[in-house]
Amino acid sequence: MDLSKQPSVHTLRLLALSLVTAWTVSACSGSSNSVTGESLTNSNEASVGSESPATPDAITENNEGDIEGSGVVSDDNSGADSGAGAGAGAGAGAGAGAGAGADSGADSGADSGADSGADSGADSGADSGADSGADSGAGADAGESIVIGSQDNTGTTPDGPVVEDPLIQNTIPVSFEITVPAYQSSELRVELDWGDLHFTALWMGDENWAASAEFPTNTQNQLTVTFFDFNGDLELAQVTQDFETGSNITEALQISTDQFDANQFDIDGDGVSNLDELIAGTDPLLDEDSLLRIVDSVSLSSFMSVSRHFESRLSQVRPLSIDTSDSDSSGRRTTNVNANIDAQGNGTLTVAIQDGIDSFRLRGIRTHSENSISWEGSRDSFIDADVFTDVDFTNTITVVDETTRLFVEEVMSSNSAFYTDTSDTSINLIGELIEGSTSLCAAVAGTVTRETRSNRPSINQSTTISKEIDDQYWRVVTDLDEYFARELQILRSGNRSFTNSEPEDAYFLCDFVDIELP
Ligand SMILES: [Ca+2]
Repeated sequence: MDLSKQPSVHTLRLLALSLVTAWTVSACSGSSNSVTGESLTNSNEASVGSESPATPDAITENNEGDIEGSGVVSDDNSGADSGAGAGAGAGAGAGAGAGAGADSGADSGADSGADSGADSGADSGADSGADSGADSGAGADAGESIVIGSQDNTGTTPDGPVVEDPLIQNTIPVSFEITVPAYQSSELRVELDWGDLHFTALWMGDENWAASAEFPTNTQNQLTVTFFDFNGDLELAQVTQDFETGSNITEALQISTDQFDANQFDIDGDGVSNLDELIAGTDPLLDEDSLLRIVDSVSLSSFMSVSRHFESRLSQVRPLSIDTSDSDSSGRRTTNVNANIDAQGNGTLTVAIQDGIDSFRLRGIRTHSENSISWEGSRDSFIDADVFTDVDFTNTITVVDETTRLFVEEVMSSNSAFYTDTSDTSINLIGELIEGSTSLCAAVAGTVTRETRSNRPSINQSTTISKEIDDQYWRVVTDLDEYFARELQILRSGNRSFTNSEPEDAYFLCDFVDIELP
């Protein structure tokens, strides 16, 4: 039981006043809030869309992730508590001494006993966690306690025997204290069903509701407590449990928030419960995903590619030592490669390219550990005496089984000129070998996130591309847009990285030399 949800003394007194036959529905304060979801129509796919890479060998830097526009704020209401008590209730019954006595925690109430089903357990609740309306004066069965949570039956004032009339159905008043999940609306409703009995709870304030009804004694039925919005038209959450009455004077039952199951109510079938949708401000009657467009592919461009820039420069020879300097036919461009890889596949690689006034340098450390190859390094370039690019990365390819690989990469890049753009990319993908290949994998599940920031306007944005293994499509979410893609492509070459793009750039290299099956 959540003690923080215990009703206050004031609430208890309200409760005491209002129990027995609280048939009316109360109205909470607050407003029901159904904010329309974010705009779904803007289809700017820019660099995360299916753009083709730029012309190879172009020597100006591009900056990735160039989606423009400002973010859309999707408001949510988190269903806070507000509202004042609105309880009114009808007192009934003859029982005396229905003391609320809440403060001491012990609550000795319920010494009413006797009479005809009197005091309906008015003193249930209480700070210390409740009595159960027990003390069963009456000489009937010993007190049956149905309170969920700790109990503290201290009332011990039997009031003499009850004379039962065998010709009539004996009933007992049963009271309910119900704490529903936090959610704010002016049209909430809580209904209870037990056998043929159907009755409605009364709002007591915040998430607290109370109800009471006459129940036949010694009877078992399934009890259902249902929490609704829209005055009963939309189910939010429900408690279902067996409830058996005894033959006490009164009984009381507490239902706590965590007993409610909201997940069973998802009327639009989109995997998000009605309650969660309302809290998030989406429409529980509409599967928003059905509105999203589906594109063929989403491409992940990058400033650098471990497989292209580093791994592809190493042969299978171990140990491997490279120290070369080559010039192109014009003599304008020279490439220096220096590599030292030991017999186990550990080592370093440095590549330096000078092309006129442009320079490009790669430095990486390769680590081989059983079934994985990791690279950590950097890529620097200075283009047109204007744009300085600095990229730091880590990359690990892990062999899981014959056809499955993990691709994990962190890339932090900055592009500095008269502006400064930075970009952080995290990739965590599961890949499967494509048919006919021993080294190329297609991404089949996982998550890619990219945060791009700039001191230029309209560049800042975040992009998330994700797919569970059983999902049909990749879900692409940017600040302005959301859509599905049938395929995620890894542009191994990226753009303008002194390497040509190739058709296989839809895949990632996933079978580096030295790597072993686990
Ligand atoms: Ca839903």
